[in-house]
Amino acid sequence: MSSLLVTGGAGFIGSNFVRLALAETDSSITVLDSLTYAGFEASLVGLDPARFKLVRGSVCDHELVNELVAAHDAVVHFAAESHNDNSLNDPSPFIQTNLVGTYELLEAVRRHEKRYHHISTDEVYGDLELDDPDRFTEATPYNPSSPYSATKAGSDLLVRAWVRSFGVQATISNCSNNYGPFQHVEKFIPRQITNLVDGIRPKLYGAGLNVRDWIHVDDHNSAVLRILEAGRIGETYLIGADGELDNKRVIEMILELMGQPTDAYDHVNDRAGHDLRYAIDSTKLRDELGWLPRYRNFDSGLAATIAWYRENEAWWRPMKQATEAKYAKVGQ
Ligand code: NAD
Ligand code: TDX
Repeated sequence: MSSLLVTGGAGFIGSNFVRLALAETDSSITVLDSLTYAGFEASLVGLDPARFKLVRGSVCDHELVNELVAAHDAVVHFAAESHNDNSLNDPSPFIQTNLVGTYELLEAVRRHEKRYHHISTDEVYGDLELDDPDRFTEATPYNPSSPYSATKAGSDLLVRAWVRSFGVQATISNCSNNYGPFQHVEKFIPRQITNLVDGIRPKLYGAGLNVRDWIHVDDHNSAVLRILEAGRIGETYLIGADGELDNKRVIEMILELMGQPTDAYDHVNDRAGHDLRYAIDSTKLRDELGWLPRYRNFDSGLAATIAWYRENEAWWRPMKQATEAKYAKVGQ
């Protein structure tokens, strides 16, 4: 049985990863998470204590990271400051967690000769024109736009340098926009669903023509498990499920599924430097590792996500008011 150290495992994608990995492998898991505003013990309730434990601490804590990395077979690094809008208001925690935290982990896996998988984003590639026939591939040059995506790009480059210079046994994955249960209500889809539950009109940035490439969080995580199992050391894999939709269309779908007129939303201030379009070509992952997404129908994945937020108000209610107050200050 292998032991995994999962950083950021109390966040959205990390907590879903922990549940999937416990169900589909025989690994034991330790989560290292500093429980920032985006991390919740409540996202990890009911897991088998014989195979799972949570350690509260930062990936920037040199001693703690050293000790935990030494005690596990492999590291899966999800921990990050993850929200673009926050990075525009205050980039400083992004520099610390995304760059310094990744550096600490890389030095520890180098010291103890452990396997490392780095979770990253398609945003490192910048954005595409709406009519560009090409999508992002592993060969697309890095061109990040926001403080968030610049720190993620920097962390990916650190991983590549540690592989080449020190022979660290690492892989990287860059995934498109995730949706599903346990996502913070600051993010686009859960914000609109919980707004509608509260009788608030959904908020669309600018004209809403920006395109995101949606993937269910379990499809992201099944790809990560597959890369851990069979990915080639030193390689990068793009993860995507061919789910391109513009934001306006997504808001209309949410309104429709929640029984409201499809034009009952507000246009609000646009995001500074707002990336126009992301789109992933995941051919390498599919051809090399035989991975395929299981959630092929965005409509039904979205309906299930709406049902989850309706049924789990106790999980999101404590964060809702503060999140909306923050947006109100900047006219969003
Ligand atoms: P999230 O904000 O929901 O969760 C981040 C978690 O990291 C939280 O539990 C938080 O407490 C923890 N954390 C933050 N700083 C920490 C620190 N210094 N030490 C330890 N823990 C810390 O984020 P998410 O959406 O689950 O994203 C997880 C990863 O996936 C990130 O690396 C992100 O860049 C990447 N990613 C996200 C998406 C997406 O659509 N959300 C898409 C592609 C890649
Ligand atoms: O209220 C909103 N209205 C709106 O129109 C919010 C919160 C967002 N938007 C727009 C901005 C984006 O075009 O919706 C789109 C999605 O926004 P976010 O949920 O903030 O995601 P995005 O900025 O695309 O980044 C996400 O995907 C890539 C994750 O937050 C990142 O962590 C990941 O790297």
